[in-house]
Amino acid sequence: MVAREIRILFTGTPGCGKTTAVHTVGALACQHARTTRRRTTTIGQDYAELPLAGDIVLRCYGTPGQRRFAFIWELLARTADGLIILVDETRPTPVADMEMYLENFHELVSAGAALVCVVKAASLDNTAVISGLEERMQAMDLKVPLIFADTRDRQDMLRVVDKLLQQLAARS
Ligand SMILES: Nc1nc2c(ncn2[C@@H]2O[C@H](COP(=O)(O)OP(=O)(O)OP(=O)(O)O)[C@@H](O)[C@H]2O)c(=O)[nH]1
Ligand SMILES: [Mg+2]
Repeated sequence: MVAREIRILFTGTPGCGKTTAVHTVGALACQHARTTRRRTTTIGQDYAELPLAGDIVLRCYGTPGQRRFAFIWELLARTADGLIILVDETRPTPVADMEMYLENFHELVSAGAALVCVVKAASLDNTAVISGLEERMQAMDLKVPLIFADTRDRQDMLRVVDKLLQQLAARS
């Protein structure tokens, strides 16, 4: 019997890597994982689960990226424990993208349940994007951890999930 579950959401702009992130986290559990993955844009939602120590199951959901599916974001947010906002650095306005998702999920964000994860690094020097994102968070009076990762990389995603779990544990 499952004693406890932790539900985390991956969100972000279309094509930022939500499906990939969920799949990579699911792949951490290898044969134990149940994942769904689509090669095209996501219409419903992505899902993967990862068994953690102590009979805890980590349930990971990817939101559909397009705004017309905002009602699904709301449904998922209602039962989520944590949120990972994927910010695609190659888009023209990553700072505005981050701000939009911080606002869309403001309840989880203000509860300290969110992490911003910058993906698709455009260059080796990320100083400009980091300071842009940090300045905007300061202006919004938010302290949300910022982390860089490649959603295709298992070690990176392990680091991201671990950071969010630490943050959730520190809150309770
Ligand atoms: N360079 C790089 N490419 C990535 C990364 N994550 C995903 N990709 C690639 O980006 C493309 C889109 O990834 P998806 O996971 O389908 O993105 P999505 O956010 O689920 O897209 P929608 O469902 O359309 O919103 C794929 O070709 C991935 O291989 C990353 O961290 N870095
Ligand atoms: Mg997708």
